[in-house]
Amino acid sequence: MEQEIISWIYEAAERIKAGLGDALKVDQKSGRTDLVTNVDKETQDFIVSKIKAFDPEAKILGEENGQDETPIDHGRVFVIDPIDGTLNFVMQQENFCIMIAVYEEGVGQLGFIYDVMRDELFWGGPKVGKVFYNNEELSAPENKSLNQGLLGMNLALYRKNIYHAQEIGNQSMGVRVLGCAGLDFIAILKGTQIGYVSSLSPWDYAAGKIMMELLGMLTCGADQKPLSFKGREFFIGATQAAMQEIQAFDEEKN
Ligand code: 2AM
Ligand code: CA
Repeated sequence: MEQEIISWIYEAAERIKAGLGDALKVDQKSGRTDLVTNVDKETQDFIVSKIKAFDPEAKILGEENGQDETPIDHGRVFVIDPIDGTLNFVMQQENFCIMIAVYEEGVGQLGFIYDVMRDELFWGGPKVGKVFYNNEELSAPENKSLNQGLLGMNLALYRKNIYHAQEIGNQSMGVRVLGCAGLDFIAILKGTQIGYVSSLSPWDYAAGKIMMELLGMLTCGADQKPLSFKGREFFIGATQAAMQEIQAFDEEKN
């Protein structure tokens, strides 16, 4: 299954790159900076058509085209973000990813994050027992604490100091705001960030969660609860050491 998914991702990426010079049809979702383009929708449709041909029984949880409320607990569910970082895609034509995850009976089996313009594919999970960077097996990043590394953050959380985001960020070596959840997960998998604190939807974290956990790192939602896979929610993903410290801010101040 993993080889098929990789081939769909590469094909989807070729289609996205081939269309980069064309006029984009950009629509607003919740506001001026929350965008969706024809490419997001067409890419999701393309991936869904490949999935349906491969496994007609599979269910889809995807950001676009009204497929955003499928529960992940039963059967095989493909979780898709056709373009993660749509605002980067529109404004920069780089720094965006394609993300796919496979859950079976609610258990994450495979995750894929592809940085389209850098041609960097991160993929793996329990189904293959490993995580790969292109063809190279990744080893677990060092278990660094908060003050030893860079922390990815959602800017609104930091600016409004929600969930002690400013105190948490200030204890790290520095906060990074990339505008694309997939790139934060890639940085964590590479070991160049110790974590990511954000507000995410299931398709933003589904693939990254699987790969982080396989490499011994942790993820959780608000109040230290497991992620719900229902709607947008507070998200922490971090090394074990940094997770303990981030969660301690919550306990201390409440
Ligand atoms: P997206 O481009 O696929 O929506 C930083 O903006 C990160 O948060 C990106 O990965 C972006 O993914 C995600 N994001 C932006 N707006 C969001 C929203 N309204 N709900 C969930 N995730 C969002
Ligand atoms: Ca998206």
